[in-house]
Amino acid sequence: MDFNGSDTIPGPRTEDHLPHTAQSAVKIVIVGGFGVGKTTMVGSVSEIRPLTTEETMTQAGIGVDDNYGSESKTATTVAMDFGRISITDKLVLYLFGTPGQERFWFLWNGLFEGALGAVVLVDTRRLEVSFDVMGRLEERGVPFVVAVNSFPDAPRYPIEELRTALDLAPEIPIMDCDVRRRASSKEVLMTLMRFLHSLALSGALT
Ligand SMILES: Nc1nc2c(ncn2[C@@H]2O[C@H](COP(=O)(O)OP(=O)(O)OP(=O)(O)O)[C@@H](O)[C@H]2O)c(=O)[nH]1
Ligand SMILES: [Mg+2]
Repeated sequence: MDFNGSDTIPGPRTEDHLPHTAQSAVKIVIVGGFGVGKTTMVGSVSEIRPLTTEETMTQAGIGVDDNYGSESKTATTVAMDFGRISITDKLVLYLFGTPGQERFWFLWNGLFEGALGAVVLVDTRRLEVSFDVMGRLEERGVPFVVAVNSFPDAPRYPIEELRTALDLAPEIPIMDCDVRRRASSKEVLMTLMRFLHSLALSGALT
């Protein structure tokens, strides 16, 4: 997919092989409602060419597929996105993006298996979807951070107002991001890793 203003790496990636210094690999899931930018995030940050399972959205989806706020969107994830990023010389993250349409949510359970943490992507035009998404992570005991993907026509709220609206516990990190930008997506992942580290130190991770 081609995104205007994206700093997604075009063509073959240079880092197809795991760095020889890599010592730990961690599975992270990227979740959120339809069209919030999950595939875009995996694509912008992955150092290998991401695997995507996108299908073209057709007339057949009208009335079935949710298309709110993403009228220009032409493809949707039907199984998962997969990418990889080395956060440090030693630590590698394997990224799994979930499908956003509710009719594919049955696949989430398998994707959550073995995940150490999650990024919940939020679109402020459709906050209500986020409750279902966060509820599913809480049920599975998967810790998460919340990243607000700022679409130009989406209402802007102070981050602490969003925390209240989403009923987020004070310790759960929440931040703005632009998933099209590699640095911004990477910062979200770094925040998640710092959060997981603090949970591990406090004994909250089992
Ligand atoms: N303006 C703007 N557009 C974005 C941003 N992030 C994603 N988009 C666009 O929004 C659309 C949706 O992005 P996707 O990455 O396909 O969303 P998704 O969450 O994977 O969608 P599903 O798999 O269908 O649930 C794409 O057309 C992107 O170009 C953003 O930060 N700003
Ligand atoms: Mg997708």
